[in-house]
Amino acid sequence: GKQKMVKIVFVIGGPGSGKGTQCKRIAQQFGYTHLSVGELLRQEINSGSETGSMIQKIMKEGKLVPSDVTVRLLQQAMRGMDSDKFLIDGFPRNEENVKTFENLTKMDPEFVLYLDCPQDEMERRLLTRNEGREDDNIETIRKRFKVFMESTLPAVQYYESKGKVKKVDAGKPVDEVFESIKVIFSQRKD
Ligand code: UP5
Ligand code: MG
Repeated sequence: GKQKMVKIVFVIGGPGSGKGTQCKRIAQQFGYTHLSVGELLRQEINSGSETGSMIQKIMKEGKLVPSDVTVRLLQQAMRGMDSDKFLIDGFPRNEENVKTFENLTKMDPEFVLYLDCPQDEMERRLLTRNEGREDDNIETIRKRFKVFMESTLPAVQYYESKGKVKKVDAGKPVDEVFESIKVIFSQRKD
């Protein structure tokens, strides 16, 4: 059959850098389908499955869910959407995620949008978010920051070495961050 040409953009940034906030806007303005891997994992927890309870424990510790689990959920979600442009929010989180995604999907991102934000600003945002997330307490937040620096930044560096990273200053107000992002997405042609 005909191979559907699917485009993907990864959106990476620390906890509270504004991935969800900005992805919503990008999706609206540029016609992407927004998939938050954190949301997919929270849906799996809410489904009450055994995998869900395994995920819940890991998330509460601020650790990373095994790659085969995340990539499977992500693949399922992509297959279920009739779209050819995906914004993948909050993935990949480490180099193992990258390898697993490459092996299982045989796809490569168009580019990686990196939301670069100072940690004290991210901490302030998360502590005032009030969405009832089980991982939004200072103890888990600090663990999430540590995982981001130790595991996720190396994955960003991997894409940097391939010339695929577009970095924006995400410490500014929401509208200003989106202005910088718009420049990047406006330069892309379909
Ligand atoms: N806000 C946003 N932008 C702002 C701005 N410019 N100025 C002022 N305020 C701003 O924003 C956070 C808060 O800040 C909101 O209140 C917002 O209004 C405000 P948000 O857009 O929600 O930030 P985001 O980067 O999406 O923060 P989030 O907490 O979702 O990031 P995480 O990366 O921590 O969470 P995620 O859901 O992606 O992952 C959760 C957990 O799932 C991980 O810790 C891990 O355990 C697990 N996980 C995996 O194991 N593997 C994966 O691949 C993905 C997740
Ligand atoms: Mg988010």
